[in-house]
Amino acid sequence: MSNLRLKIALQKKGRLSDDSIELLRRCGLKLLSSKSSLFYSAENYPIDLLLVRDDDIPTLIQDGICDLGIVGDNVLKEKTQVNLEFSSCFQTIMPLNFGRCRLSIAVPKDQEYQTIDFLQNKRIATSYPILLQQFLKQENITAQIVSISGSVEIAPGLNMADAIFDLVSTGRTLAENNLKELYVVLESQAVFFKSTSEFNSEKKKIYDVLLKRIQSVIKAQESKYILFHAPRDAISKIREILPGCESPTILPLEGSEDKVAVHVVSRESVFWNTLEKLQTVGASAILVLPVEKMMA
Ligand code: PRT
Ligand code: ZN
Repeated sequence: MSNLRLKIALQKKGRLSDDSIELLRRCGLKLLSSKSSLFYSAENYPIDLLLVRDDDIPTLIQDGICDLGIVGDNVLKEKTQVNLEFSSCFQTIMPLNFGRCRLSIAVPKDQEYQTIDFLQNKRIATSYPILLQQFLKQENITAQIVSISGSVEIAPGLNMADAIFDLVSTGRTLAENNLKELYVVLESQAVFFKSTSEFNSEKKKIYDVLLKRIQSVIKAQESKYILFHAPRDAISKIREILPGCESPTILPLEGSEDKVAVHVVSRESVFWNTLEKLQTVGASAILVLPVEKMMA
């Protein structure tokens, strides 16, 4: 790999793989579509990708083999809590809006509990022993941590543990294993991160452009372009209904004195109840369109 190309470590096969690749494609990188290879080169920009297991990504950044990485915040936090040396190695650049989940304490469904003190002197199975240890310390709980690398949710059923500390997304896996979520310890999502050491000037230039593009892609994902017709005198009410919007563009409507066409970019999700509120102040012919690219 050339030293003049920025190297990014991504998960090869798993929940973050497709979204990570898709994000870089949306940033304009021309990447080969096959995922069989460990190494990708962008054809049109000096960026190389290394596809590996997510757990290896922080070490690749720490060792200077890659410059940037995408992992779940849960993985990064577990690594950085190991010791201070690790935590000073990494800098989180930004959350990426995918891979959302939470690290939670869960217990058997039929278990009665009043407070988190239920965990005193219990056995808790997890693949995140460091984060669990930190949480227990903070809550003044003494418990036995049963460290296992996968299928944590089956531990209570096998009488290996009284509770688990694991990732939850829809909650289906917990329900299938007769468990219920007791306490959310950490909300997580995929994050873009780098080593704290400085890039050389070539890499810095490549990084600055990439960073701007990623920010634009994320901003665009969150934004919607909204078009509708409305009574001219309802504009101020409409602005109150659409928070997170820039100044609307107001255009005359052919053959109508009191109605106008309104075009506006919303930086927030647009829900059905927002559209219903618009209708109540007289808006009609409402269109909500996705925004593909956005640059301030
Ligand atoms: O092979 P490699 O080591 O790279 O992959 P992996 O098996 O370690 O990770 P992977 O692909 O399962 O997850 C990668 C990242 O995705 C995690 O570190 C999280 O940041 C994020 N993520 C988002 C999740 C989930 N959602 C998730 N639901 N990671 C795991 N799960 C598992 C969870 O452990 C449990 O077994 O899914 C099950 C729960 O899901 P629900 O939907 O039933 O609640
Ligand atoms: Zn992993």
